Amino acid sequence: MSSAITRSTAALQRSCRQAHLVAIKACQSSSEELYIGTRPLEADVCEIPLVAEVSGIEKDIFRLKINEETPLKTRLVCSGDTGSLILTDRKGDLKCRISANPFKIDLLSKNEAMISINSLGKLYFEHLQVPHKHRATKGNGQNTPADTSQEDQEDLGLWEEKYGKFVDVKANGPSSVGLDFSLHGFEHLYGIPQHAESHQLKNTKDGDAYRLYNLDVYGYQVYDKMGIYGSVPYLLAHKQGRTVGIFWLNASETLVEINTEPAVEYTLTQMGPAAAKQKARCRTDVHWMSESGIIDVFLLTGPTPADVFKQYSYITGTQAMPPLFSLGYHQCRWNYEDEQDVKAVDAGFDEHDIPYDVMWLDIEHTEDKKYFTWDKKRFANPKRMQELLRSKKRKLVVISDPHIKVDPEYTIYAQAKEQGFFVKNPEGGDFEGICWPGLSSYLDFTNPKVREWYSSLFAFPVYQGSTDILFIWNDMNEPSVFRGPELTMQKNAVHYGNWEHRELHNIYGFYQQMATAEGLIQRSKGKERPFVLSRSFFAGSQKYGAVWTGDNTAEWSYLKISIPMLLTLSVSGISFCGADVGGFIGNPEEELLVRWYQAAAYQPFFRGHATMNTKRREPWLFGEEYTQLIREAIRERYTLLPYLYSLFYQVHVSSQPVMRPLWVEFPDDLETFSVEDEYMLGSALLVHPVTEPQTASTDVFLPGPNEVWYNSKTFAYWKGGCTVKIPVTLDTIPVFQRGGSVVPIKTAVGKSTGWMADSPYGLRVALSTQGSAVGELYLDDGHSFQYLHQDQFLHRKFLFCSSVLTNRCANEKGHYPTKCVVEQILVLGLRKKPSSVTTHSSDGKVQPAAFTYCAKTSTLSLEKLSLSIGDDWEVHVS
Ligand code: NBV
Repeated sequence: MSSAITRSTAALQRSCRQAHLVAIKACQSSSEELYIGTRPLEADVCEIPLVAEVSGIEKDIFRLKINEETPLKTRLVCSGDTGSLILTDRKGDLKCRISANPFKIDLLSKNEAMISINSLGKLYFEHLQVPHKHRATKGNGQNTPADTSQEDQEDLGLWEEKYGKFVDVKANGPSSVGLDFSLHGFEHLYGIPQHAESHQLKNTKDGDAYRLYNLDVYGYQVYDKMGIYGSVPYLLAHKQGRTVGIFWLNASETLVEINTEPAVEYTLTQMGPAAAKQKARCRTDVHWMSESGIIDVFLLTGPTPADVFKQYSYITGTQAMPPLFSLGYHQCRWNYEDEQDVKAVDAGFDEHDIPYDVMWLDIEHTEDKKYFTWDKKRFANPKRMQELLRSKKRKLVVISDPHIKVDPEYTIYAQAKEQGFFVKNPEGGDFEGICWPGLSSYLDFTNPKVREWYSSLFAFPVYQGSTDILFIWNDMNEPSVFRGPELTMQKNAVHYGNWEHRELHNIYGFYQQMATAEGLIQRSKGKERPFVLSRSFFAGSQKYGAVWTGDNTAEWSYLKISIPMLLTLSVSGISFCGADVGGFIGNPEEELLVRWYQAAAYQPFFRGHATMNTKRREPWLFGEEYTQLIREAIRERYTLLPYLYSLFYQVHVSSQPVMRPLWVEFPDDLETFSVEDEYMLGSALLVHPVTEPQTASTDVFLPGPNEVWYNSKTFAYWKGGCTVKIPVTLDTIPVFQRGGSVVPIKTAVGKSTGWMADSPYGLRVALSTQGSAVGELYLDDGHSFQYLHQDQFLHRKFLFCSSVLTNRCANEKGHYPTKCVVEQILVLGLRKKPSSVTTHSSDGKVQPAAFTYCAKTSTLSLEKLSLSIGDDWEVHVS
């Protein structure tokens, strides 16, 4: 596998270098002035003119597009609006300086360069060519056979690449593009998922480039830059005072090289007094190379991490608001065998008093891996099974892969075949490859008609045996093709619009998830929110559901790396992400399984999953001691759901990730920039999962010298800006609440989220050093689009200030009837025992409230309250 990747990477790098020369030649021969957007950038009679178009779009985003002036055919471009050329932004802070010869763009803030483009001269752009056989007369005009000279031999090599038995013939020759970006003063970079790598991007100078190529890699290696299931060609660079982003909109195989030049300080003796001031800033050079497409890049100028998140989602969309059930715990296995098995596992959760929301069925639930069907013996009555789950307000998720069994008797195959809905081979026939069902064809989700038709398959009358509690899982959509090159589709397969697969490989899975989500929305006549989990993804996949980190292994190193992997997805726009709890491959020992549940309880998507030949591992199979620990972890998750759901609302409307690396919350604190063993859940909770066996204590970094942090179990507190040693036993999940925050929780846990809809709330108020705290709660019906279309939601804001806690409306537009009450309030960090506590309702009613105060932990606790969550009220502590 790895030699294949090296080969392919080398080929891309080689073709890029050649193209680079062409571009430079063109640049040097240009005597034209640069007319951005209207005239060729490099016009030379012998060369292929390129057009560069720079536009400023709203929200301090700059876009640069480079294409051939008159390409042979359209090259894959994602359409979008371009405005007129903006050289200076309205505020006069940002400037874009463009020079023609040599071509270079500098993006400046307050006259200081932030990003330079092509300052290393690595711009290259291989122009499309007519097929090789017609190229014999090229060059000197004589009829030279194509394969005589060494140059032509090499040329041919770029037109045809061999991979095992596969020959990749490129329809219009090599077509790579590339460009360099220098980030001035930046040495901390993040993003470009998906890799099993550290959160902070590494220097690639002496090693492999980061590869973005969606591949099915069973049991991928940790700390590796090879491409796995999904790709988001977007990176963020951060330093004190500024965060920027580069979004390279290209769905073909892409490589990213990163090289940081450290800061150099010139001393007086070396450089003289004038130069002493010129301390050279560090610089990171990023070199993007893609196999095809055009250059289409967005520069997001920040300045804060929050601004960059908004700018990125302005281009690619925000995280879809998930249905509440999908934030509960999911129980999966390849496979739950039959209806009886499902029934037993479902009952097991109730018997052991463990909440869970979703039962999952893998490929064996179908008849011969024909998706949208049921194995009649194992699942004779799928509706009955769903009714059982419904009675506990639980859901079912079933798998639906993009490959379709070649079988004329299979309606879906027959319909797709008849309508020409499959990806084609270069000869014009349907592409056929091997996957789970044996010989299969692959739906061409890049075709809007195919997506429309696929969506219609989820309609209840069409999808026999499905009900409105059934949701979908898209797997194998890189796409995975057994015995294909690198286990995927040949690059010269042909899609709708005559696009070669190479052009759009990384966006194939994105389109399946899009069509699936659409289908689920349509089956409810536009009323219900979908839930779709996809293994493959691209920039923007956040609009359609959740993703996970694929086939990980039941080893400690995979638990550990799940944190940076999820952080990277989160800062890249995809908040709804998770890793298989326990590890998909192999059998976790009890301790690892417990630690994994504890970590994932505080991560966005929470699903236990295991492969076929592993031992069963439902939470109650390891003895009561472990059942209790897993139960506790899952129950903590359910307690926290109001907070988590509110965070999802936040990412949905204002693009701030649910799971955040510390640098996002503490952007000026250098010490946070490389932290990846702990993270923030929203802005209030710091989580430091235990990821090592036999841990007796763990070092937790508590950032921010002006912060105070409370241990969420013991209520012990620390001033921030230090590392504390926390003693741990197997039941400890090191979680800390940030002073100044209010976290809404549920005080009682039920069978499932649906079961808990009316259960009471609690507020955990953690006071800042100034004795104040703020927080919010978002609430709606948890499943429909009424929050959007009818403003049926509640958005409340809690503020503790001058010893008064208030509950106020945060958005007057919203209205949602609820009988829910706040029954418990816990105030952490109250230094003095109050003499009285009173509640004040909006109609002026004042009532004393019973309270307990613990001087040792400085906590005030109010129980048995009955304060309506949706009404304005105050609690006075005096
Ligand atoms: O559908 C079977 C599995 C699935 O359980 C897993 O989660 C996916 O990542 N699937 C991969 C295909 C087989 C993997 C060996």
